[in-house]
Amino acid sequence: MGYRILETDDIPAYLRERGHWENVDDITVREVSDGNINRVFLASNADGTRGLALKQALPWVRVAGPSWPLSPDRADAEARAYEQVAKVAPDKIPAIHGYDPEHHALVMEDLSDLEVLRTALNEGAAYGPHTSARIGEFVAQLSFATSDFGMTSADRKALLAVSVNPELCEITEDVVLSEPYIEHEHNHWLPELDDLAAGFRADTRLRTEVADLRHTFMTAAQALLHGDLHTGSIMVGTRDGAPVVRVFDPEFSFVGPVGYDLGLYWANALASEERARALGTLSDHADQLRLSWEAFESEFRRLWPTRVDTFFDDTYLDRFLRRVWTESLGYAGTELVRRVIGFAHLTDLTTLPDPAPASRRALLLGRELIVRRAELTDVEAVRALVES
Ligand code: SR1
Ligand code: MG
Repeated sequence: MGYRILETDDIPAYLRERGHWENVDDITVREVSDGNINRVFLASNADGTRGLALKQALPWVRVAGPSWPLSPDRADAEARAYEQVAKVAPDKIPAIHGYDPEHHALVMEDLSDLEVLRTALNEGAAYGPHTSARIGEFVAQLSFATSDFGMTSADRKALLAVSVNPELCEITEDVVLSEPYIEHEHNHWLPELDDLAAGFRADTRLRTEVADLRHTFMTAAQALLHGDLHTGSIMVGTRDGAPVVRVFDPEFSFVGPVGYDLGLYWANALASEERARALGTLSDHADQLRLSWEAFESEFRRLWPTRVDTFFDDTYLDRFLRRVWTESLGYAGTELVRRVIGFAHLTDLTTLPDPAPASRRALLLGRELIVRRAELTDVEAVRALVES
């Protein structure tokens, strides 16, 4: 029959046909689409004992509509990424019940007992001691396993071949890694930031550093990434009294620089910190870069003795991790900049009573992280910059 866009009323029959739901007399479906690109539905039964989530890729960017076409094949990348993560970090993603490549639809665990991390933070929650540690481990586990340290050279080449994700990579190359530094219709900003937006477009030093990060993004095939690891791609909560952290939405996944995943998380953590600073509600926000980096580094070092190619020695590990650190800072800077003067702004900042001062701080911090990343050699140096 071919691809068709699923509407809320189609979901019960669809789930039954695909073998996910038997009794369609006992099902309620609601659309909960929230991200920029796709549609998401939740199905549940009357007594609340069953629940499923269905995510479908549309042939365009959801928030833009048909004027921004985008192949629904991106859902294939998401399904492939979940398959890889399930091998090494199954406790950090939703359970996947099935992928339908014809309709580009993924059926998975309903996580609605958890909360999107960004939403929780915006409502005043603290991160707690587990969230950033789990994210650091997640990046280490996925990146080690899918790097030339964790896979044979032949397996890696096969992974590279099946993991290309050209349309979604191009979105990042555009909206994150070039458009904010040129005139582009996607860009917008608060009028109070006119001077900085114009200054960034004229800033040749900044532009060259962003070009360097952009080229690394395009060429450094270090490991499979999530590709869009912001606080809206993470759910948090508790189950049976234990903290739960789940990463979702890996449709931007591709084999790229490990620092892109860490950098995106750091930028969003720093934006949440700016929000809390503006509201006078700072709690543990300032610890998150350190906690995620320490968890990443310690998990990566824990896995290192299992590497398949011992020509990579311990000294090389130190060099590799240093490179990841520096690039993560640079990508954090680019994410901060685009979220303030480019496409897809952050509610962390836009919903502040007066978003301008915090947005200005975030923008200036982003620039410093990009241009001074090589001299920011440890967490303390970054903290000093953030607090300056
Ligand atoms: C057109 S997509 C805009 C942004 O939404 C996604 O979540 C990614 O961050 C992308 O850059
Ligand atoms: Mg997303």
